[in-house]
Amino acid sequence: MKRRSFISKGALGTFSTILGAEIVFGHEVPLGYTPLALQDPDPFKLFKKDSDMTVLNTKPWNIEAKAHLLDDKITPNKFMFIRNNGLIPENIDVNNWSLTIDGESVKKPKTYSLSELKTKFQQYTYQLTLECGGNGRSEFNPPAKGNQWTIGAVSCANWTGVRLKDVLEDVGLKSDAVYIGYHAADIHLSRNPEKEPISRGVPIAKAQQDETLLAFQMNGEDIPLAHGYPLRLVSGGWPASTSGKWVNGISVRNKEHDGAKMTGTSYRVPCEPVAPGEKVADEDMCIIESMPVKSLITYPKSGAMIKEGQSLNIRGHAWAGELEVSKMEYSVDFGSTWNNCTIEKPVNRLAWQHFSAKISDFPKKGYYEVWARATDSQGNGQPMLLPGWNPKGYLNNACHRIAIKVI
Ligand SMILES: Nc1nc2c(c(=O)[nH]1)N[C@H]1C(S)=C(S)[C@@H](COP(=O)(O)O)O[C@H]1N2
Ligand SMILES: [Mo]
Repeated sequence: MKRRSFISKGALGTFSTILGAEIVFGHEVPLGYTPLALQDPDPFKLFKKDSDMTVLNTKPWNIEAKAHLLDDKITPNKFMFIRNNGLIPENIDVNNWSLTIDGESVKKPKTYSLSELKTKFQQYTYQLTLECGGNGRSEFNPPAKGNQWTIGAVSCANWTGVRLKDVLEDVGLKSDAVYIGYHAADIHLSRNPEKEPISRGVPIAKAQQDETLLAFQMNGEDIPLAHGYPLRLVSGGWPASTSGKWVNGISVRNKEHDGAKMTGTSYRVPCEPVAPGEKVADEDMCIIESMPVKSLITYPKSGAMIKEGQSLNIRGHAWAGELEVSKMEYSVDFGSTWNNCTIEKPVNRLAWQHFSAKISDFPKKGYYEVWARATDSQGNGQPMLLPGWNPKGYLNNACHRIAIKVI
């Protein structure tokens, strides 16, 4: 009799995780066969996302929130955007997951198992804002290629893990370390195992901040598969592309990391402002570091109606990369005059801040827009309609606006 070959235990485990149930006769699943429930997957069920989320792309998965879905102070999984550059890893075996720290600038490479990481180092929890560098891309003109994110590629969840700096110290660094780059288990769209979908990083100073974590929990539970289970680098306040999911390696570099999507024009903007549509040479593009100041009105939903004479309570979040938001304002007259909102302090550095206001200045029945504008601790405010154009459509931090009808 011809021997049948079966899918590996690791792949089975991943299937079960995605399905949320044990595949009882899993050991009988033939090699290369995908269970029916996963063949034409419903992304909302698959990733446990709210059905109001917007799917921008299925291969790879890219899913965003709408402003009113982001009303929670701590973003739950169901409202968290997904940005994948490749395919979700298929062979996750948590029991054999390891993280290797290597690169020119380690004294000696070292490998840790997941349980070693969890037991050897102190654990910390921070609420960290992760925004895709391309959030808001859809509004640029001339348009930029890539996912046409509107406003929903941002989240602020609680991440629990160990400090990358503690792990790096345990490994031992050479004095010429300037950058780190992550390596991960996701699969390149071409399925070429030699190619990484993405391998980005941050300067060593950012890697050594207290809040830069190797995280294994999100909101008090195992990280959901789509968000990097079982181990993720989290580097809040910077383009979320620096927060590697499914991380199994960190290279400590003696030069700027040159992994996939670090070079060329990826995650870079012109070092000096350019005119819309202008061609920019690669060497005139600079790597995006701290994200710019931004805010989102999460309540009410755009299109809300109130009765004449009533006041309107608005609320939302504001964030400013490495900085704090020091002022939050709203306008009901298309940015002609501004009034202050109340803005809370962040729960920790790099967490978004909550704002609210009671608006009683609608003079009569009619159509209004509420615009919100945050200003960071260095006095940088959000542009009202659009920031400077850039070829790849990054960093659109324009004021968020909602429509209101007074009836
Ligand atoms: N391994 C890996 N890490 C990754 C990515 C990826 O495709 N593969 N995408 C990056 C990008 S571009 C973003 S915006 C964030 C998205 O994180 P989320 O899907 O958990 O919201 O993950 C980053 N980390
Ligand atoms: Mo991103």
